[in-house]
Amino acid sequence: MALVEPRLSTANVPDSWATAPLFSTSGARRFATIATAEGTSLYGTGEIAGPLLRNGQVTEVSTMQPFRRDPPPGLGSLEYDDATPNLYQAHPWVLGVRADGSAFGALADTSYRLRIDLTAGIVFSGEEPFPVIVIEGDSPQEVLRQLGELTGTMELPPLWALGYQQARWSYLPDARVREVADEFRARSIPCDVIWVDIDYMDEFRIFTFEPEGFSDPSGLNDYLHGQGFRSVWILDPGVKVDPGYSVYEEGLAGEHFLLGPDGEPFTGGSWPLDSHWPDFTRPETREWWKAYFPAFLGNGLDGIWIDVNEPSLIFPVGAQFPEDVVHRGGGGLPEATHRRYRNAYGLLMAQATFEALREARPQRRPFVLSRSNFIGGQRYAAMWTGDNSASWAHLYWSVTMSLNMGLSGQPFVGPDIGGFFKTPSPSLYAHWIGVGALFPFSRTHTVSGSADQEPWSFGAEVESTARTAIERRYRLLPYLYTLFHEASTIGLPVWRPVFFADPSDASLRAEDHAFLLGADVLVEPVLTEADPHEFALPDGAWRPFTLVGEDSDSDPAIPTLKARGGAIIPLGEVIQTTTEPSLEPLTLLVSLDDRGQAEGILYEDDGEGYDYRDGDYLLTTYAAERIDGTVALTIASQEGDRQRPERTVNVVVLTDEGTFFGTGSETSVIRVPLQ
Ligand code: NBV
Repeated sequence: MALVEPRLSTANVPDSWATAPLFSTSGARRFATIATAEGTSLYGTGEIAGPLLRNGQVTEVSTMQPFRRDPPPGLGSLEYDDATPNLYQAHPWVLGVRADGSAFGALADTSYRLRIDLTAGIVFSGEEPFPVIVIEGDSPQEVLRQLGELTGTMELPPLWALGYQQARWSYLPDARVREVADEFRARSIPCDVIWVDIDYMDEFRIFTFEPEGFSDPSGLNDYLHGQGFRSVWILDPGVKVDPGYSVYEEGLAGEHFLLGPDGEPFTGGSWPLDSHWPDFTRPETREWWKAYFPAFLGNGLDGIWIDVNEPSLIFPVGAQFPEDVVHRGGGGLPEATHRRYRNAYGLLMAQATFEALREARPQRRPFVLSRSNFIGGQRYAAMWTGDNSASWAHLYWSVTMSLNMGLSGQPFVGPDIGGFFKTPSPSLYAHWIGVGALFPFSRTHTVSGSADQEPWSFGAEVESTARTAIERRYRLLPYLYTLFHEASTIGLPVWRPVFFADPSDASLRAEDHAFLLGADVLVEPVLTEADPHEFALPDGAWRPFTLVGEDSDSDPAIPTLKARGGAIIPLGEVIQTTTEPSLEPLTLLVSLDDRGQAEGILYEDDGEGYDYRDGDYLLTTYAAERIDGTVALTIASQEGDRQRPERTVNVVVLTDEGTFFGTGSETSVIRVPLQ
């Protein structure tokens, strides 16, 4: 029954997934209805602006056509908001949490356009029949683990992709890319990645470089690498119709383009104006696409950013991708029109691109960022929340959207920090980077022609806030990397709603300003300009802690962080880039529970490559226990063959009586006197 993804098949469904034969037909639409008991909270439904809690909302699962509005708008009217029923990604999925904290998930197994109506229970409706897979679990965590088994989990990313990243449309020419990189180092603001947007291309022909502004991409990348940066370069799916251009000629010769109903390659307006689109449903076309990468990546590119792959027509404004465009399929995918494959186009492009990176460089982990994707697409690409805007509402939605993406199976998510359209006020940028440095994917980006939007562009005060925010991210990297390891193995999101701390506590269900980083760090950001939000917080001991310094961490634009009682949180040093060593010394932040105990894990490996799959990693469980006036910290267990580095371990113990410090080597017991 798999329509697009063999992994979404209802065959081989374990007993715990009940397939619900709930279709009924009314007019031209098919409905599947799932009644929900009183007190059930609904989440998920993918990428959508608005509150975290989705009860009462209607979502269209249909990748948007961002340039669709009529009459032709100025850039401003391209913004989305909480009235926009669909964005760039498609996740026909709802997570339900019952009053008692038990949970279920419902997945409509279809790539056709679908409506999810949550005004009374769950009603999926579409134009074609579709199966529904229902997952049962004792907790929302358990349901997400099973969703990960069903659709696949993300792969462990390279460590550098967890660093802070800087983009704009476009840093141009290459000298400007160098300047921005230099500025980060001169100002000691940590940064791992600089992004290169569409203007590097020669008249927007993909896989080419503009001969004047980007005449030496290898030289540019050597320069960046020399300073500990990586670079990510954009690729659009539209291939310029241009006799003599090799990608166009080879695409035509190999019949790699989507067809119009007349059997001729479909022509539409993208950045290079008249363009054809690769038919990623065809295995031969995916191979053809991959074949461009060894040479392209050979210029020293580290990651690939795929854009406008909903797919979007850009010219003329308002044009729609026609529904009768033909995707020929193959290798298990049937030939069908755009109506069937539109929602899956981004995923198929992401899959081809991810595999292209892996095949071209088997020793490196691919990093792909995709604007469009489909349920299960976390296997191939991270995502950002598209063309948002510099407003306080968008700052809030960037948090709720990232949380719901995590609840829809995609852990690797973040917004354009500061907003894409318009210019943020200094205060808005300060608050956005304050929380933005904590997103799973953390990148500032802005539209073409806008004012500068780097961490130093808003004056000395905001620069200092941004430096603190980003330094905090780098201190948290060992913990974050451990969370990504968890996401890659069991499918749990990196960012989690506060109700994950106690799914049976009804008072937490709508909290969507505060959130959890993993299970152990509670984040309380300021997402409003006025009218402070009152957080609904979980019971138990959650103890505030600082990472950079009492004064810096208490900047009002910087979210308060609290450690769960019973947790041990691994922290690194402030470094400027992940090419520098971070764990000398390793800091273990211990927050004791009411029995005087705590436990936590640290995942470590090379940060790159696949040796970890052959055992070259260390997964350490640390335990701490209060015995009379001392806390003893030990290694409770460990996994993996990687050599444990000789290093100093600083232990910081948070208790109700105060904070206490100790130091030692982790190969013996470290004792911290509580006085
Ligand atoms: O490549 C240019 C932009 C890019 O900066 C942005 O992040 C994408 O969401 N891209 C869209 C195409 C143009 C949009 C107006």
